[in-house]
Amino acid sequence: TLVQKLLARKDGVIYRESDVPDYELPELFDTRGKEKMTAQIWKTKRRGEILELFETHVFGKSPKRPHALKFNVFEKSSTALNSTALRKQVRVSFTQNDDGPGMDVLIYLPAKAEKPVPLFLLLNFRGNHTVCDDPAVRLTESWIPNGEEANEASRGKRSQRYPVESIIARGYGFATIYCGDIDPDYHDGFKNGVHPLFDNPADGKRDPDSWGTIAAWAWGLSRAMDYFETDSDIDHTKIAVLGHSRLGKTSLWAGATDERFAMVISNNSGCGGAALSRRCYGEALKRINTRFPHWFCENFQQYNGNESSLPVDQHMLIALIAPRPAYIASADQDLWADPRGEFLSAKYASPAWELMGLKGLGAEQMPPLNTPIQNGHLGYHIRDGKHDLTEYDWQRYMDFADKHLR
Ligand code: GTR
Repeated sequence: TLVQKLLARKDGVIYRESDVPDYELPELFDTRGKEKMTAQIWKTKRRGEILELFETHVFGKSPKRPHALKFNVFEKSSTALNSTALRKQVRVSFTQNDDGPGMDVLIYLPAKAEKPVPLFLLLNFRGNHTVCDDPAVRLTESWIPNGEEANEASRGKRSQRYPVESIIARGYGFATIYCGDIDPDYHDGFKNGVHPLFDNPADGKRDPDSWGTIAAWAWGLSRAMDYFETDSDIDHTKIAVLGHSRLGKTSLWAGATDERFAMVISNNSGCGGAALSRRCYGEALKRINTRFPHWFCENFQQYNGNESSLPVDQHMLIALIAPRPAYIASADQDLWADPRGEFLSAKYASPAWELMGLKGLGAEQMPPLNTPIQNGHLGYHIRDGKHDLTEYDWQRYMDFADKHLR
């Protein structure tokens, strides 16, 4: 509304293209002027350099897979969702202790499809039981924001975002984890969630490049992948990792750090996700790092209002997914997430695919509303409507998966 726009202007939020500062992006193919970038140099050198820059300055460094990791398929049914799906619920324990820290993975697989099946993996915001109204889904025991409780009444509360039936009907599996099982989404100095299992600084002070909450969530997605590798009903070579908003920032980081993910999808991920930081459009770094000081590593704070000195920008994050297919999506009313900045990021990431002889985005201009670009290895759409994950978005992701995961 007009009032919101005026208030935003007062707070210095940029919502007009003419207010975007001039900027120069760091070079994707920087070889210090020495050689010409080749697919080989990218693979053996440049990709690793960029990954390290993101670890050091943006998301922080995550631990490896813990030796003690344990999987327990604690519930199973072959007659879920009116017998259209197999359901499995898996407790992934991060330590030897079954009752200790861990996460529940809720999985639906199309009953009729030939196994192993490809699947979409995503984190959810409020608990696995909110994804659909299936009474067999275990209620989360983790903390939920806004004083919400996990109870019978909250089953399926957020099913709008998760069209599980349509996904099953198109022959894909669906797997989800509550992000709060991995790390609750509030700043407590990294005392709860998965961080204290691995962080034990001698002086009690964390390093400025220690992993934040987004990195922890991405780490959890990799632990789900560890499980998929052991499940013969699931094609672990065809897992698409998807996320909306803060969880879209997370799916990008999961795809960058873990090359086992075959496809990566960012839905309205915005600042610190697909959007270019240097545009300072919408949310921008100072606001995100102030409201959510736990999401990124401490080093990221030094770029608040100082975006031009960042050694990376977000097109480089998307490029880390190449040669695997990636999809970036925006919504036209979601100005906070900078739709144009998300498109430009995809456009400037595209040379990474081209370097490997693949078609990237293949578009110079933003497409019209609801007109997906999907004929290369990098997909993009901007749909009409608000910040959300909708049936329209899902159908486009499945169209894209049909081309690359079948
Ligand atoms: C907002 C935040 C965004 C985005 C969003 C969400 O409050 O400013 O960066 O992550 O939350 O996750 O829905």
